[in-house]
Amino acid sequence: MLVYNKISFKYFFMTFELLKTFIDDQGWNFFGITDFSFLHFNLKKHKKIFELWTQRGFQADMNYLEQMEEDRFHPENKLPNIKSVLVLGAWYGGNSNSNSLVARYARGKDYHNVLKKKCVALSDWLKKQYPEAETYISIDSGPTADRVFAETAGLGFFGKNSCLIRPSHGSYFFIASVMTNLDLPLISTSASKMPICGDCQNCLKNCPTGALVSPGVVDANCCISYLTIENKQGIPIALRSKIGNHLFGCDACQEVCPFNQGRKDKQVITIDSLKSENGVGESLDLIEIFSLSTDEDFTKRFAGTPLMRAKRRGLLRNACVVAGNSGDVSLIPHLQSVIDREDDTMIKEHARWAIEQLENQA
Ligand code: B12
Ligand code: SF4
Ligand code: SF4
Repeated sequence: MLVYNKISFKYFFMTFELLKTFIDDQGWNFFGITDFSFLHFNLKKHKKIFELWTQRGFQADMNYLEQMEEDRFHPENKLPNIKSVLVLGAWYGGNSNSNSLVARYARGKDYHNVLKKKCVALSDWLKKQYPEAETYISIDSGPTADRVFAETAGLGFFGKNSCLIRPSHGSYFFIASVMTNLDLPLISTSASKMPICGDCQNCLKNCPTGALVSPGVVDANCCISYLTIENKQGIPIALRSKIGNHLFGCDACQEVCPFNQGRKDKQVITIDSLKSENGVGESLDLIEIFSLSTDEDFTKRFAGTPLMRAKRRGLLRNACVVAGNSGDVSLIPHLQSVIDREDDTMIKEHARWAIEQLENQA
């Protein structure tokens, strides 16, 4: 249920209904607005959580997180007159096959580009309504703690899998923020109405690598999402068999979440570019990946999709691990041609490992 915590009459009467219409027409599934003082308070608490997380080394090699720490927890560094933040949610889940090689978030076009364009249009619209408006936009790679912003704006609650969960929709949604110096009317979902995980432990029990070290805490060093997307090194041998068929990203801790089941009425992708059919889709052919012998081939195949993040080197590495876990001996000659063709010792080593696995299983 929506509640209005505070109303700035000027902006409420002139803007709110128009703003909501504009946002709905853009295809966002839901949004909330928080004021800066409330956000500032929440960010202070989460900065401590973040510091404990990095002290334990759970950020792995994502050094950029610490480099951006001051800005992530102090949005006033980016927009000194910040008064409110519009936090927007875009659902990407789909109801199809869950046992796919590509994580759900990555099946459509690259959400950074898609959602950024929408935020820019929204920001331009605000400036047209109010010439004094200033804005700052952030989506994922920007210097913001997105889940904290979204929780503060009432978009959902933190699950034990660390994802932000919206009870009516589940957790398969992206978060984008538009900060502004405007004193927008505050809307959020009443915190007291938010359910929580309760006794459920499905995600903790079903993480293939044990990366959920305690409720809400992910150790990226062994998280498949990190290992197959952000990680630039080899994948530790002890973790390779646990990666199974996760070629790019991982949804295991979300697939088992009761909040992601059975809300087909709400779970609708309303932004076309995020649909599977407009991106790489659910699955990819390993043989095709092995055949991408140059960075140009790779870019031609994956430009405009989230898979670009892993680069050719990372995707080839992942494909070797998935092949090694597949039991499909017909992949051996393709792995051999990777070894013969590539100079990179990391890729060669992964391909050799895969062949060894397949030969042992044969
Ligand atoms: C770094 C990062 C990763 C890393 C680390 C993940 C992680 N859990 O931190 C890796 C590469 C592993 C990753 C994976 C994924 N990511 Co990511 N990632 C980020 C990024 C850039 C920063 C996250 C961060 O600040 N982590 C720091 C830790 C400390 O925070 P946290 O794990 O989120 O934990 C929060 C809660 O659990 C809670 N908490 C934790 N411990 C405790 C303890 C107490 C006492 C309390 C009260 C609370 C609490 O507070 C924490 C926030 O302060 C954000 C974008 C952004 N700019 O914020 C996207 C983001 C979190 N990722 C996103 C997505 C979609 C994913 C994947 C689903 C992709 C995939 N399918 O492979 C997986 C999900 C894995 C998972 N279970 O988290 C979305 C999440 C949307 C949502 N609904 O939650 C985001 C918000 C991007 C976006 N803008 O849409 N990601
Ligand atoms: S994304 Fe996969 S590996 Fe990472 S915490 Fe969730 S289930 Fe575990
Ligand atoms: S699987 Fe269960 S414990 Fe994990 S986030 Fe979902 S409801 Fe919470």
